[in-house]
Amino acid sequence: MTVITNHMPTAELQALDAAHHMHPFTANGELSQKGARIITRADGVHLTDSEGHQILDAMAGLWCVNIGYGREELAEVAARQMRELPYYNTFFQTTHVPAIALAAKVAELAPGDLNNVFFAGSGSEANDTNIRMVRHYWALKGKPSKSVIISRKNAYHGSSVGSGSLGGMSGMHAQGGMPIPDIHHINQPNWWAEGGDMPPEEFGLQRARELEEAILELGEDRVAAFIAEPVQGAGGVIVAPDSYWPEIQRICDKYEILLIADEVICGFGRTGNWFGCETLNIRPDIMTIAKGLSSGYAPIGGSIVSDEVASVIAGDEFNHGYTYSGHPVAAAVALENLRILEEENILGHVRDVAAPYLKQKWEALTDHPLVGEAKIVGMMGSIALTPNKETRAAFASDAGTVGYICRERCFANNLVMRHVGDRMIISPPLVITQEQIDVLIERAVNSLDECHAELKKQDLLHSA
Ligand code: PXG
Repeated sequence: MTVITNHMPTAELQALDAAHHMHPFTANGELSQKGARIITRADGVHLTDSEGHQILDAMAGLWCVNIGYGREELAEVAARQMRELPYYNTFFQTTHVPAIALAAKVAELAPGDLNNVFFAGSGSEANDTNIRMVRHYWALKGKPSKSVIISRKNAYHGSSVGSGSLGGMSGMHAQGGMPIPDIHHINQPNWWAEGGDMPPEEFGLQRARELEEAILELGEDRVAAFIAEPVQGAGGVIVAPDSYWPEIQRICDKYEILLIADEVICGFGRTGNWFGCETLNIRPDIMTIAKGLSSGYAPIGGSIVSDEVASVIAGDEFNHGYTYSGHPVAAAVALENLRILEEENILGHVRDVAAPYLKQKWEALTDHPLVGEAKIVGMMGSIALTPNKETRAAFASDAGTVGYICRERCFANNLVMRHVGDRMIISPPLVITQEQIDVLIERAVNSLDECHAELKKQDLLHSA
């Protein structure tokens, strides 16, 4: 058997990767030609690749490594838990200490009467749980026709058949027979791209009222729930105008629609509070969690459920669960992650130091000729690249062409900053320091400059 170590030559590792490893959300044929970048180690906010480059990870992995890389405490807790009880399930009238302790801690942190946790292995699984739970809830309340879940275009809620259907990514729906029935999508509150001549606040209200229109059109007796990310992450860090969420809350309350807040990215400090709902003043009935729950050190997700919904679900056997629901090692790691977030006052660092500093630097990027708007909430930010700031024009090239050029420049400059279409996005570890933010911004500006030069060279600076 070949022993694969970090020390094999990069080209050999890339060849093996190309031969056997199917990457998610990737044109694997194209990647095989190019070769994937091989990440070998990480510490704090930095990744190291197989060529020894130090890369500033301004995406915290995939929006998840909130406490930063390399925390020994989590490794120790995982090893200890593996020795003591590596696995047991929570199905047939059994439970275990890590699941009990984590559920209690999450309930303590969650706002209002969100006191009940159903564990899953990921955000996708948790949203699949939510689909079944809200439909079952209404069935148990004698209203089985309330089965439609309203979501938004360009939302991301996961990649399983259920959660991918909830999401509003047209590229995903085009493959593999999605969406499943009884999912309805309304428009997103993306003022920059879709607001036209309307002032942002008016546009926010209009987009929120699409929820009311959808409920009236479908019939109140058909609608089970509305699901949304407090701030759309994978869709491009889309921050709704201030008018949006209060109106959404009013509509959910008025029509007795359950509100599911997908906190997979926003949860556990990303917006400066434990949950994005607190930052945006939303009162959900269910929250989806994953990612920052364990800072990505172990795969775990879940649904935090209100007392009302949980008490109804408790009235019957809920025929649903995963082998790894509440996995003891993942739960122990998550609990240790929450201890670190709390005891080291990492949310305080975000609120008082990192987020205000980053906001000031990030918003100044609009001085760059390519940058139209800069949006930021806590430690998640986006910039819209445009050939014309006044008209908020899109580029004439296919969406994503320019964003990809910019991303390639960032990667070459040892900065992980992603692109979604022609928006650039960041979501750095919450522990990032002011000095590291300076480096992030410096590399981002250099990359934007290089991108700008490249667009001139390729004659791509035209409006659609
Ligand atoms: N909800 C939200 C809001 C997410 O961002 C999920 C659910 C699904 O979680 P899992 O753990 O099943 O992946 C996510 C995941 C990207 C990207 O390209 C974003 C996610 C996953 C993969 C890629 O930004 N978010």
